[in-house]
Amino acid sequence: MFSQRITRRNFLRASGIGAAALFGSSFDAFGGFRVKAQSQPFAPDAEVSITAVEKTVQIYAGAPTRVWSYEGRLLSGSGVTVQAVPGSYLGPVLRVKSGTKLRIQFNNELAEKTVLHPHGLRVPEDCDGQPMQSIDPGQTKVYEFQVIDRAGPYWFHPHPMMRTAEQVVMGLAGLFYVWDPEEEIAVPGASTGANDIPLILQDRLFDANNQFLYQPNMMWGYLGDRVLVNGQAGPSLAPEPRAYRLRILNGSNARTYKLAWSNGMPLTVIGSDGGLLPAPLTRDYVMLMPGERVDVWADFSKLAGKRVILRSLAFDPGGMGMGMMGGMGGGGMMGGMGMMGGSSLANGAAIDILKVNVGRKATAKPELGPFPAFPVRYDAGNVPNYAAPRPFTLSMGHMMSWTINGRIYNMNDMTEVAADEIFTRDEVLALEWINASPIPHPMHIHNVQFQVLERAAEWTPPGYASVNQGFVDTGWKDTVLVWPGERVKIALSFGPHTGMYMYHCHILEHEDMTMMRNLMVMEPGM
Ligand SMILES: [Cu+2]
Repeated sequence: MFSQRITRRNFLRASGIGAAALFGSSFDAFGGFRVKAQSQPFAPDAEVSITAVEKTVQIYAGAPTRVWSYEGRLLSGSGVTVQAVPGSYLGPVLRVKSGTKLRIQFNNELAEKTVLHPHGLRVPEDCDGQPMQSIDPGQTKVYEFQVIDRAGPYWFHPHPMMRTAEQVVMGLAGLFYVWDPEEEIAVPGASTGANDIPLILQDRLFDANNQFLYQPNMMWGYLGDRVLVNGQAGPSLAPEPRAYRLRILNGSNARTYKLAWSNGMPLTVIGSDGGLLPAPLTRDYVMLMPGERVDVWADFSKLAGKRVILRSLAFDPGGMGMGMMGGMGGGGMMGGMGMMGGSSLANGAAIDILKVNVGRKATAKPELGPFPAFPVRYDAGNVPNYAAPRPFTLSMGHMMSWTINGRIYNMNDMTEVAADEIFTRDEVLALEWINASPIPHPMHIHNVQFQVLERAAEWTPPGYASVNQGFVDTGWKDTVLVWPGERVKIALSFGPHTGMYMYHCHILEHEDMTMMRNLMVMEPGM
């Protein structure tokens, strides 16, 4: 079975159904900016296969649940390990040493189009996994890129046109942990995962037969009534009384979490989307929107034999002036489909996420080391347009159409780019997200990690004080939470990869409802 599949993939590749053949002509619509030169043959350090498959798993007693899953295998080479998340039907953890040249054979064994997007990584345009790069059932897309990003908790998920949200609900998501020697010094075990506990938070609705129900709410997106951790219901951990690195991904479609410990101990935050912070910081709670990651250094050494619970505390999620809980399904009368069998667990409701039953004996005592300095810290002194950032305003139009600068994704011209969506490689630029809509949005930009310069509330929605001490803005980010009324100023510099990429809201229903746009990174002087 395995060897047959490899044979078929090799055949597909030999037939020219590779990354370059499937995609690579999108520039032509812009007057032929640049067609990627196929100069040097790519010599990978390692080759991995990731296959999207359908299978059944036991989540609850009774009927097994039909899921879609990424199955990963290391085919050859070094610099990468492929580790299963214990007990999870979700994708594997690819643990990759920074600098590794990677070939990924992505196989679609589902009955519909899909594509894999490496979230947070800077990769060549043809490896970005955009909707136009989707492949049909039975096809293989080959990704070839060098991992140039710093150590960090990246991940991968589908990105096909208008089908991302439901494919993620079915189970397509995996982790892509990049490590480097500096990170191993700061956080022992980074290279092997010895102290890592990945926690992928996803809320789901089930029908009476234990099958996923996909019933999104027009305003808020898809909200489940149970929160699974790594695909498991009623999850618990039994760690030793010592420190661990909890690597938390909000892999939910739409739900925001306000993470805190039940015993009131603060969270020690060591990393965000793009890796380690300049220094650990403490928070009584951390706000985490879909697509965002946070690394927490959790020291259970004083809790031997005790139980503590990782919770999402109650908060006011915004909305149309409905206050705490936002009404039924987090959407109330604005909920549209949400009224018809949607979630009874509102966005902003209190949830127990993970029970932690601490053991009595520790066999290790890992401690944090010195954190690596950032190569650059953006501020008023090195961001030329610091005082006049390029604005991107988020609004809600008629019938819950979510817009960015008044625009939506142009389905009739999937290569459309507006003037303010064109960037120059290596240029340092400030942008500003302005949330003029009633609910928060996590704004994600492909092909870059950025820094938050400033976060200011221009007008304050009710309940802002219930969330505004939980933002983690000191590190590198690829997805940033923008609360209603906020202006969040960020700085970025695209490079080395040029070409067409995307930016969008990471509430997956908003993305699928076209709160998404192209951006173009140009060579300087063009
Ligand atoms: Cu949104």
